[in-house]
Amino acid sequence: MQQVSNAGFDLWPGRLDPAAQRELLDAVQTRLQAAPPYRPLTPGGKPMSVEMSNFGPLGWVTDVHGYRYQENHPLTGEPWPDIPPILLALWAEHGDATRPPDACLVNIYRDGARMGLHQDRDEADFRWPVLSVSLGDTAVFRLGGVQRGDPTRSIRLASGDVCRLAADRRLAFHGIDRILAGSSTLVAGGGRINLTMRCAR
Ligand code: MD3
Ligand code: FE
Repeated sequence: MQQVSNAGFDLWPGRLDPAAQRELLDAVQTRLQAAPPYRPLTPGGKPMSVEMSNFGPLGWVTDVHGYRYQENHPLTGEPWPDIPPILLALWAEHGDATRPPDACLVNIYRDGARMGLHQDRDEADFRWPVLSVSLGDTAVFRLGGVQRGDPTRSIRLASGDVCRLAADRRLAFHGIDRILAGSSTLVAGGGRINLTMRCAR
């Protein structure tokens, strides 16, 4: 298996083959019927361009009250669906073998959606890694350093790619500049789904 590593950033290109991508997408879509994706509001009150949902005991949410992890879907009030076993197996292999994640954020990028440069810092302990799995259209991902002004580089995340952010990169600034529409046929109607597993508590 190919692995690309750089100071806390590890990428496994094509970690999931097309059959495994399809199997994971089916598991994701089944759960999204119970926990429908929605466009969250930023604390400033603007709708994000990315649609979101979550799996696992805790889910990351944002609204006018700020960012937080919570146990229930903000629209249905229901607990989030379980994390698909395929994702838990990837976490045990590439994330951390000593504990499972307690949160999996689902980001859905349709036409023109993007995510500005940010840090992930709503988790209790940054010693745990974050593991990301990409499905569907390729993303142009931007990865910087721990200071907003640090140099950044552009990395493509394609369907089936898995990446881990740990150690020095756990608090790195990062974002999604754009999605390359039409680069994959996996997701019906086009678009990209990113799944990030985290330890929130
Ligand atoms: C670098 N998601 O959900 S995944 C996010 O593709 C997020 O949807 C992007 O940024 C996406 O917060 C990027 C890769 C990723 C995930 C978590 C990170 C990169 C990261 C945490 C720290 C540093
Ligand atoms: Fe992030």
